[in-house]
Amino acid sequence: KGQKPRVLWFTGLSGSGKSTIANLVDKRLHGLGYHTFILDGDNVRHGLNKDLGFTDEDRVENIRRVAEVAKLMADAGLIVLVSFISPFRAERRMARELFAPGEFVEVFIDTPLAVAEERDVKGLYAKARAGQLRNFTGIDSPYEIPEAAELQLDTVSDPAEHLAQRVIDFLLD
Ligand code: GGZ
Repeated sequence: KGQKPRVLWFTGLSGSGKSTIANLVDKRLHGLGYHTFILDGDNVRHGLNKDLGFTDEDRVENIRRVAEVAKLMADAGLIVLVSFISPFRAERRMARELFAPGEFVEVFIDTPLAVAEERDVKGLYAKARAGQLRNFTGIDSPYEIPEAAELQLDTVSDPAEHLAQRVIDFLLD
């Protein structure tokens, strides 16, 4: 079956819902017979990038390596779902420039800080507010909002299942 390589680049705050939506998209694509791979903090920051933390410099390097790995996987013909905060515009642009036009799909998981912080699934925002966690995105480290993402998904007004379907529809269109 002819499968075009694609990179779905999910960007958004910690707790925005990136992984939830990426996992739903991945399951559905798999169900449709596509070969996919998810790159996220769980399988990259504990291995390839375990030397990196959360300073600006380390995030830049984190995203650079992730983009290069996504490129290798796309060259192997996979649909790659990349799920990192990727807070800086310059690195997202750098990632995009590795790919042919149309191959790179930026998906902005647009969850306001107040909502992500209110959910605080892992208690990290509370720690950051208490000063126990430094350089936390949205608190004392910046998140630069995407200005031209192919998809902007509002997790406040739409359930994850619906947003995942929008990604699939965009991809199959
Ligand atoms: C942001 C942090 C931090 C700091 C630990 N800032 O919600 P999570 O837990 O599972 O996702 C966050 C993850 C972010 O790593 P990324 O590799 O996606 O970040 S970046 O793209 O900016 O390099 C969070 C956890 O790591 N975490 N410390 N200080 N998130």
